[in-house]
Amino acid sequence: MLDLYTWGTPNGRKVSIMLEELALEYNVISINIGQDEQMTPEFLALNHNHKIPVLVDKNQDPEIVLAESGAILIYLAEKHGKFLPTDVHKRAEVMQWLMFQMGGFGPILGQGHHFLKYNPGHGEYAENRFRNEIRRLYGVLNQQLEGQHYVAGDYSIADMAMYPWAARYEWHQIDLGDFPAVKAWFDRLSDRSAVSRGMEVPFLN
Ligand SMILES: N[C@@H](CCC(=O)N[C@@H](CS)C(=O)NCC(=O)O)C(=O)O
Repeated sequence: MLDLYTWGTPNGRKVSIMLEELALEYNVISINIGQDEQMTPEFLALNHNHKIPVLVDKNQDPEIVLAESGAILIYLAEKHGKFLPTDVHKRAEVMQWLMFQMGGFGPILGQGHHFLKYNPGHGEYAENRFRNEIRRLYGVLNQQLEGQHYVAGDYSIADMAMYPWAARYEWHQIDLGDFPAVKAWFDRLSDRSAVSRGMEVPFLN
């Protein structure tokens, strides 16, 4: 069995989308980070970086306890042979865009949530810095998506990683109309039932 420790945030939802796409059975354990449940000794024993998501794969002997959403996506993709190509060129491209998400289109957007959504008016420099950098990152994604349906070739873990962040475009003060290729891709993924289900975790369970 698989246990997913998660909360209704983009990093958690990347993994629930992947689990839904793979049609796997999994238990959801809610970790309410608004109430510091990621700080309990039980959760810290799983990830002393005190962040969701964590996946526990009890089908492995010994069981695998894995944090870091990108690592979890790669682990599941390799284990099930899906959503990460084996061809060296295609695989490298998916990895590049997964890392673009893990290093930029996530951490920067997350800082934007602090300065633009939750604490506006506390630092003009920080607000401008993150507003501009977020807009630049949406532009990079838009350019990448021009003329193609998915971020890196076929539908892959790079799309699954990017989507839950893009779903917070209003928090980023972004009008998707300014990024037509991102908008078309976003609508395409929103039409996938596995994506919709993954986005509801953990509140569905
Ligand atoms: N690099 C990590 C980041 C995970 C992360 O930032 N998780 C946030 C929620 S999206 C969290 O658990 N925050 C709680 C805390 O920082 O105490 C990943 O991709 O899994």
